[in-house]
Amino acid sequence: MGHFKSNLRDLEFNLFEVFGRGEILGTGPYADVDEDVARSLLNEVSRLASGVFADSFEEGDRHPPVFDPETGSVTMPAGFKKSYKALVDGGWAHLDLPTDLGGPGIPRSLAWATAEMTLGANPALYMYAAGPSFAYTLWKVGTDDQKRFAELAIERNWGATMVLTEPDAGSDVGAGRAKATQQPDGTWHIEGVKRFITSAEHDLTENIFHLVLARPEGHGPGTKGLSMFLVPKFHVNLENGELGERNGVYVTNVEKKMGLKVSTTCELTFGDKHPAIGWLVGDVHEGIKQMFMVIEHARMMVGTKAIATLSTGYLNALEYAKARLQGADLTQMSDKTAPRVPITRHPDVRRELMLQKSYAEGMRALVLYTATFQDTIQLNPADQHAQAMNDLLLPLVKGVGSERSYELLARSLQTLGGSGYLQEYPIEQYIRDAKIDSLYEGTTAIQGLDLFFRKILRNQGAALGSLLTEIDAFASSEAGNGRLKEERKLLAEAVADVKAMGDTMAGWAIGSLEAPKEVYKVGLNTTRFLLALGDLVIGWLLLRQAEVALAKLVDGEDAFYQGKVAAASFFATTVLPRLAAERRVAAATGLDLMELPEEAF
Ligand code: ST9
Ligand code: FAD
Repeated sequence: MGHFKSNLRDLEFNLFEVFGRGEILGTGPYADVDEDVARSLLNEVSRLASGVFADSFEEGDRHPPVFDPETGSVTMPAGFKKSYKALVDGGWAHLDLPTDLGGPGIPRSLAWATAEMTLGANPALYMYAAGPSFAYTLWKVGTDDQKRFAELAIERNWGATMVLTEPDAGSDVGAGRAKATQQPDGTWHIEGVKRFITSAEHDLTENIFHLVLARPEGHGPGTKGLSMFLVPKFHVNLENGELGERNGVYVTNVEKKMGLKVSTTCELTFGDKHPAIGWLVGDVHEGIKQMFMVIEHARMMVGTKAIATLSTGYLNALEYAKARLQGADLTQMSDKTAPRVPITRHPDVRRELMLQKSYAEGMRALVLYTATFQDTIQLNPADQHAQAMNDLLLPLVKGVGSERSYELLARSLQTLGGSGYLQEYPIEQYIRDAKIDSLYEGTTAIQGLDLFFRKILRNQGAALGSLLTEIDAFASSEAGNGRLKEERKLLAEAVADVKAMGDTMAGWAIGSLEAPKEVYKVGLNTTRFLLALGDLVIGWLLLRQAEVALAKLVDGEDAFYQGKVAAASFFATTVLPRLAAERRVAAATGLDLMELPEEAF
């Protein structure tokens, strides 16, 4: 058996029983994909993810890609190539594409549900295979020639990268110094060094195209002065699709890192050996806006990756716990002859397992709930409400998903005792591979700032207000027919706590117009607020699931539905009450920490 354990039943439960995706499938742009087709698609990806996709997971960690500094080339491990081939040959790299570009034309919710399984089985596989999806973004914003390039990239499954980061420009992308100089023929020469670029070199595809942020000469400072350029590794004859000369963009180093070792993290040098020729994307200087079209997908991807890893971590821990006999039942602790029991009988292990289960399943629901707004946008791009909700939820998927998954994966490891620390089990690798999720695509701090300043203040609280109203309405409904009464009461209190935190922070933000330092109080609480709102939404989604499950339980016992009710109840009674303490801590925020001299740290 491979390391990856998919939770297909829960994915289907979310899609079809909770979020009603059956209603949009089989109609309109999804006419060819009805619920049956969707289920068989999910089944097939689950099978591949548990098999050939997962097969090279360990090998990629123990025998990572080999970089040759002489040629700037990278050799990928043989087993990983096999997994990659299975993914690409099966057409799975085209899953995100619309029918007119040769894709199956599926809703985003279904795309993310399948992505979860690939990302849980072998995350780097998904990233290396993202070229066609990148090309789709290029196709949407590109010139006619760039559209043609994108079509070739899709047809040939070329690799792709997003190139923002530089040694002095990480979170602060606007500090980037890479330079672009226009040539008489209309192309651009790119110069500079980018670092930490994922998938910038490998031998999986015949070509790689880079979407690069660089500053044209004379352009202003900050992110708004950056433009986006298409810089292919090999030049392409757009008429016949043949590859031409090598472009002047080379990988000059591949980092050695804590985890996710099979994913190459590269230093990328432009224009050092010979000119690195680029094309201005869409012939417009709107680099950061265009790059955020990619970033939004990548942030969703990173959150989904983290959550997928927690889910398989939890399921591995559960399997181990069921089989591991150790100690006597607590009620017989003084009887030294009492039979040894599986550790699932110990209250502390049960508590830990249920915490893992509730977060893993609650955050899966968060991903798919967010994806339902992406479905709406796909069906009606002008839907402002869906846009605002997706914007609001993305930092939760990415920020909360990565932080909680990393934290809880440590609990999954703990469930295995000392065995969890060994490479014989996958969890130590899961932890190392998942740490990156709270760092790239904007650290957690950046997600907290994005959530509060851009998604809440700038939106004048409209999306947040609508979400909180919906949660409140659920809390005061009859959902669960009396069975969830106590939990709904706790949910109502949690809404009030989160709302009070948000109001307090908004008050400081407004106050900072008069007294600038007040904004520090906001900054001291943005991550707290991100996690608190995350817990609230997770708690609510778990209770929505419990409501559905309770209705099904009327037809008879079913352990899956029982588990749903139990997870929701556990989360409501043991996690949500903590939000009252977070509210209290936030309300008591002062400026002492900001006034403390650095030497005192
Ligand atoms: C990285 C990659 O880390 C890691 C893994 C790669 C794996 C690749 C595989 C991916 C697979 C999936 C790809 C699929 C592709 C397509 C699929 C299609 C189906 N939302 O606030 P301001 C914009 S990469 C939207 O003043 P500052 C907006 O245009 C490195 N837009 O910012 C705005 O203008 P306006 C990742 C946003 O103070 C403008 O930016 N690095 C958003 O100048 C300026 O905004 C990072 O993520 C948003 N949330 O700069 C950097 N925010 O206001 C993290 C901003 O007029 N740092 N814009 O609308 C940040 O995000 C900073 O906050 C900052 C600050 C750079 C934006
Ligand atoms: P810094 O920005 O220096 O941050 C250091 C610390 O300070 C963090 O804790 C951060 O949260 C905090 N901090 C910084 N600014 C603020 C602020 N304003 N408020 C509060 N706290 C703040 N980049 C690409 O362009 N393309 C890629 O494909 C890519 N892949 C990557 C793969 C890996 C394995 C890694 C490690 C990185 C990758 N990156 C990529 C870069 C990644 O996006 C950055 O590392 C990330 O954005 C953080 O930047 P930094 O490392 O410079 O940290």
